[in-house]
Amino acid sequence: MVRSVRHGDRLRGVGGMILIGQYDSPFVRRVAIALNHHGIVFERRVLSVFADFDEMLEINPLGKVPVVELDGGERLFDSRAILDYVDGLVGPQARLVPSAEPHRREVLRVDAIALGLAEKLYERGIEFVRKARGSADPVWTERLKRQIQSATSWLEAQRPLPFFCGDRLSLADISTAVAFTFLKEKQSALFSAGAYPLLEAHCDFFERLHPFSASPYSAKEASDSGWFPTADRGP
Ligand SMILES: N[C@@H](CCC(=O)N[C@@H](CS)C(=O)NCC(=O)O)C(=O)O
Repeated sequence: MVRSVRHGDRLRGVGGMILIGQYDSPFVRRVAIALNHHGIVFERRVLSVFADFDEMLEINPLGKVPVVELDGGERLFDSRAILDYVDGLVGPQARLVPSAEPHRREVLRVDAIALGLAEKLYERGIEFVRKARGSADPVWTERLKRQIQSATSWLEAQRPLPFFCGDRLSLADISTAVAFTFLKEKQSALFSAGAYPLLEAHCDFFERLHPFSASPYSAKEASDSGWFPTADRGP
């Protein structure tokens, strides 16, 4: 049984974990940042869902990341399931999704929009980079653009100063900061400096903190798996 005893910067009693995925993925990064925040030591296997698709299908029946492999080989799929497990390892005060209402639903409300924003950004990238060149669907990409702008404006309107909920870090902050970095790095055509000042400040603040900077966005891992920087300009 896993003990949830915090000791210094390390969570004791948690065996070695392996996080599978790249740091150009906001879903992989949010897991890494949560593990760093809790002081849970992990190894990472840098596998691409594109370049290493065959291997990924052996690891996860969907071929997706993130995957976390626990000591002994058991695997967890999907950042939501992984983060739920990780929150269960730590004491109630340290949870990134608090157990008590109304804080729980406040964090989950923001997290749902931030995670959904990351998913829409990812989908838009697929249109331009992973489909045959010139075959992006203009109606669909316009819809994605509106969803991205609407979700980003909604997050800005929540006024994170710097935290979204209460006075401490929660999953809402992690998911929003990584999604905003993903927007700037991979969909820069949809980003203009100064348009979302509170989100920019929020992102800058958190990306400098150790749990984030220890697992930074990786442009190299993106390009190694076929991403190209002008991809988001569209047709
Ligand atoms: N809801 C999932 C989303 C994960 C996801 O979409 N990951 C992307 C990489 S950034 C992926 O695995 N894509 C491959 C695919 O969908 O086939 C989560 O939170 O883990």
